[in-house]
Order: sequence, then C-alpha cells, then structure tokens
Amino acid sequence: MRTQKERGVSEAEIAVHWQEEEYYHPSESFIRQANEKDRSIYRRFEMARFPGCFAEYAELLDWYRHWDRVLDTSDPPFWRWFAGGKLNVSHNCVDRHLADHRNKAALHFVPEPEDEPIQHVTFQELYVKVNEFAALLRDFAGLKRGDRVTLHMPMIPELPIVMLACARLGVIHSQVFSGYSAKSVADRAADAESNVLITADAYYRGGKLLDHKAHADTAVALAEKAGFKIDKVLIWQRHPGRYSSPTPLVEGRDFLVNELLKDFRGQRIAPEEMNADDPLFLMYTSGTTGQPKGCQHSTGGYLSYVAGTARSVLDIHPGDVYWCMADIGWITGHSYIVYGPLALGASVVVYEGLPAWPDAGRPWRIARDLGVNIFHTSPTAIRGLRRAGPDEPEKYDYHFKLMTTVGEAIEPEVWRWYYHVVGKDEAAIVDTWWQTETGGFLTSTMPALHPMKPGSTGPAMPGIYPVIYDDEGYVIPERSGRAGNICIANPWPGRMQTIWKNRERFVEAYYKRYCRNRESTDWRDWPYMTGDGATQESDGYYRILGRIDDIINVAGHRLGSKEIESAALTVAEAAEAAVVPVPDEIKGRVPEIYVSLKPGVEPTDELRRRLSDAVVSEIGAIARPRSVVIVPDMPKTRSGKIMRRILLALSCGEQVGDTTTLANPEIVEEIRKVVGRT
Ligand code: 6R9
Repeated sequence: MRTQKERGVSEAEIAVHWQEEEYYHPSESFIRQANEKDRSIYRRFEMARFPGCFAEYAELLDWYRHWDRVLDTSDPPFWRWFAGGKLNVSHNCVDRHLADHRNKAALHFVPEPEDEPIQHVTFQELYVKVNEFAALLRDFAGLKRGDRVTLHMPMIPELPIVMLACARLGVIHSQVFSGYSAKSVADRAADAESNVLITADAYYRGGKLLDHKAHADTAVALAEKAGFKIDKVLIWQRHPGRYSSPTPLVEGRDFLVNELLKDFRGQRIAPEEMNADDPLFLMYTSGTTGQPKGCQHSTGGYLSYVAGTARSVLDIHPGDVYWCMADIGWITGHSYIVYGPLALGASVVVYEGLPAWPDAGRPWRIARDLGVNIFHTSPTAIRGLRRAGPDEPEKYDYHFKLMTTVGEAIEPEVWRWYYHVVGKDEAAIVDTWWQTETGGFLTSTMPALHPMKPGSTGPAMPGIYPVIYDDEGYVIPERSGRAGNICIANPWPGRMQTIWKNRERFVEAYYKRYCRNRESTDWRDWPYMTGDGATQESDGYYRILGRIDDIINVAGHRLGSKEIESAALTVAEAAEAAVVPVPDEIKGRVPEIYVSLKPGVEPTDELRRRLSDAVVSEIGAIARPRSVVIVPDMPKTRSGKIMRRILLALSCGEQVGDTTTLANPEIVEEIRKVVGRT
C-alpha cells in the first residue's frame, strides 16, 4: 500500500497539468482564513498512522468516556470505531455550545412564502425545544434508548429538533424524505419496527400548501395491511396553533405536537451516555433489489467523521453562516445540514422551498439577507438556477467564500457558471463525492490546498484510500486514467455499520465482490465496493463516471431500477417492465419505463397514465417516468435477461450496437417504431 504522501498531489505535478488542463485556484484571502491551510493534514492521515489518525476527528467532540481502542476489527467487516467511548450527539450539537454561543442563531428557518418572517432559533432556544420534545417522546410516546421512530417530515425547523431530541434519548430515527410516498413510509416503518410516526400537517412547495398529513393516514393503513401497526402519529403544525391540513385527525392515534408540548414546558432531559457504536439513525436508500436498504449509522464514528470533514472541507468556522440547500431527508442533510455543522456550532440555514421559487433570484436574496458565506448544493439545482436566471446572482450583494457541489457529476460548463456567476470568481468550490452508506465525503479537493478542476472531484480525503478494480478484479494502476470500479481499501469512521437487521445483505452488497478472504480479520482483505465507476487521472484527482449497477441517479437522488419496475408491475395489465435512465438537461437523468402487456391488453393513453401514476404513488413524484413506452416484447438474452442497454440506446436515438446475444433481435426494430411514436 502506498502512502498518501506518495499519492498526494504535489505542486510540481500540478504545474505540469496547468498547461493541459483547466485548474482554478483558491484566492489568497480564502487560503489565509482556511481551517486546513498546510499539507500536514495528509501527513497526519497517512496510511502509516491508520487508524489512529481518525482520533483527530473524534477529538473535536466531547466524550463522557474516552475510547479504549480507535478501531476494533475483530468482526469484519463490522468495524467498531472508538470502541469503549461514550458520548451524546445532542450534547455535542447543542448543549456544549451554550457556554460561549447561547444567543447565537443555530438555525435560520426561511419559509417558502417570502412574506412570512424568517425564524431564528438560538442555541439556547434549540436547547429548550430539543429537551421539551425529548421529554414528550419519552413520557408521552413511550420511546426509550434503542427504539426506532419513523419521521416523514418536510423542511421545517422541527425536523432537526426531532432528530436531536431522538439523539438525546438514544432513540434511533429514520427520516423518510417528505417527497416519498406513503407506501415508502409504511415499508420503512415496518422494516425498522417503529410504531410511532412523526410528521407535519402541511408544508409549502412551489406556492402551494401541500396536505402532508394525508400520507400518514395512507401509510398507517398500508402498514396495517402488511401486518404492522403504527399506533401513534405525532403531527407538527406548519402554522402553530392552526391545523393546516384538510385531513381530519384520528381519535386516539393522531396527536398535535404543539398541543402536547404544553405539558412539557421547562422539562430538561439529561442526555443518554451512548456507546460510540450505538446506532444514531437509519437512512433507507435504493439498492439493486426492490427492497430499500436501511443504512445504519453509528454515534461516535459517524459524528466524528462528519464534524471532521465539515471542518476541513466545508471550512466551517464558528462565525460562518452556512446554507446547504439539500433536503434534510437525504444523507447530505443529515451529515452536512444537521450533524456536522451543528457539532461545530455553525449557524445553519433551513430553507423550506424550491430553489427557483418564486423566481431565480430567491436563493441570492436569502444569501444576501442572512449573510450566507458557505453555500452547498447539487448540480441539478445549479442547472435549474442557471436556466431560470443566468444573470440573477450579480444583481444581489452577497459573498460566498466556499461553495460545494454534491450528488452527481457536474458538467464543466455548469461548473464554470457556478464559479464565475454564483461564486463571483471569489468562492472556492469543492466537488464532494460520497454516498448514503459512507456517512461523509470520500473524495474532494481540500479547498485551500488544491486547485479545482471542473468535472473532477479531486483527490481522496485524508485517511481514505481508494482502489480501482477492473471487471476481472485486478487493480488498475494508480493515476492511469483507466476506468474501473472504485472501492475504498480501508475502513473509516463514517461508514455505515450494517444494513438494519441484515448483516448478510450488508456483506453481500458491499464486500462480497472484492473480499479476498472471508475468514480474514485483517481489514486489508475487505475493500468496500462503492458501486460507482471512476478514473484516477495523472494529477491524482478522481472523476466519477456514475453507477455500475441498476441504480439511477435522478436530480442527485438514488432510485433503484427494480423499485420503479416493481411499482409499474402493480398495474394488473403489465407483464414486464424495464427502466432506463435517459439524459435530462436539468436533472441529469430521468427514468423512462418500457412495459410489455399481458396477452389481449391494448395499449392506451389511459393505461400509460396509470402506469406512470403507479410509480408516483409507490415511490414518490421524483420517480415519475419521462414517458411510458408500451412495447410488444422486451429485448432479451437467451437466458431471458432484459437487455436494458438496448432500450437505453433506443430512448436516446442512438445505435443499439451488438444484438447478437439477443434471443429475439427482430424486436429491436419493432420497439424503435414505438419509441418514434411516443
Ligand atoms: C451524497 C449522495 C450516492 C451516489 C454515488 C454517486 C453519486 C454523489 C457525486 C456523485 C459524481 C459527485 N454521486 N456525489 N457522482 N460526483 N460529487 O449523493 O448520496 O444519495 O447515496 O448517492 O451519487 O453515483 O454513488 P446518495
């Protein structure tokens, strides 16, 4: 194994590349104030110091009891970080900031309606709210350490309050993105065996107040049908004191949180002393099978990793105003809206609305009015803002020192607009590559240490050692520019602990393919498979090429092809379904679905609509197919596998390439005719 120093990006090498490639340099003023401004961070995290190097992140936190061992590898690949240590996440994100920052804003809640005032929640107020809600969870909902609770909450300040209250008690939260369907909520609640659902009555989206509570009713009913009982639904009011949903409350099951809280005024709950490897939360994400995976994240390893990386890569200082426009319902929101930034005592913006609503100047007015200086978003949002208002940013007086992009690869042209127009040639940009499973960043430039290169994520994070394999399982030489499957050679503290209640599936999904010896307790035999294709260029930067499996990345969100196909097959007339990711100007990729019908069924527009609606009601609106193509049959291999590659080529109007492995090559032309008509 080579050391990070050997693999790190040296000045001389970069100098060579300047001539051929496009690099941008952080400004002197950024470098001067940066948290990490000398390369010693790579020396501190070089392989020779593994795993002890990660104690540097853990030391950013308060511990009730120091760990006995940084890394316990006795049960691979179920590594235990900071074994023996005890801490509480809510203490670290809230209580410990009171001494110096009691009156500082922890949260700035920006409602979607622009005439509704911004709410500022100080650390003291956050402390009070977290304690009172924790008391309610314990004494009214009956939840205790180790129990799970499902959240289906929109972007309102109560979402981080609920998460922190759970963390205070050691209750494991499982937040389901608010745009996901009731069916998704029911499945996840049943899988996590959580009998309590926390939701909201309504929220704003694109100028409309959406009825959110209706999903809770459907979720409870669907869970019950599947044999699982959700017995309490706790409902936050979008407008406290006024119930904003047309869906009535169910007596004995539904409770308005704002009413209940009256009984818990002034209550304080001592934070539970959690073990470092107790689970903090579950986050379900799409896998290659139909069933989403409950990624289980730890308390000590996870919080250390997100705090450490938020400090070095996001460059958060106590005086910064930090805005990540992602939804807290995704891992980006968990790690880099709530846990990482609040552990560092940052002021965090929580924005309810859509990026370009009511117009493309909205984000820049928020940045101006709140003095945001760190801005975090995705290529999809950037593409949307660029299309809706390419000249808007210059009309507003705001200044970012750092901006991020995350979730999917960014096109160099879009990157340049982000840099010049949004960042006003002043802000450093970090392109961070990582996953729900990894807890925090895997590759990124260190913003004051490396030049930026559009479309490339940068070198590996300190202490992260990627290795790229070819399809035969051979290691592709470093910096060769050759594409392969990118894996991480070593354990790191942010990695998920396991798939909830499913250790076998965890090993199968992430380790089976490249594990060298299943009996080995040496972590070197257990590279983690990310499922992404990537290259490492000669400057040491990684370029991420996209998924190598059946996962589709829509607007930076992961959807499993199998989930969408299963949803379409809930329509009785459908025989087979195949999903392909077609390129989209704003969202990167969108699903297009091919369906063959049962004998005797005629294709109609009404049927196409029902197929599309089935996908939305099973998964959520983000999965809505661009179109539904009804075909006479699927292109299949002799062993009966649908060749999605051919369907994708047809959707994109490209050459289909080799069809010799097809059992029914004549179908290709028939499908081409149907696609032409759709
Ligand atoms: C954080 C997050 C993970 C998948 C990942 C990859 C893609 C994420 C990226 C990127 C290119 C980046 N991805 N960041 N691709 N450049 N900077 O997005 O988690 O929702 O689990 O998605 O997203 O394909 O494997 P998640």
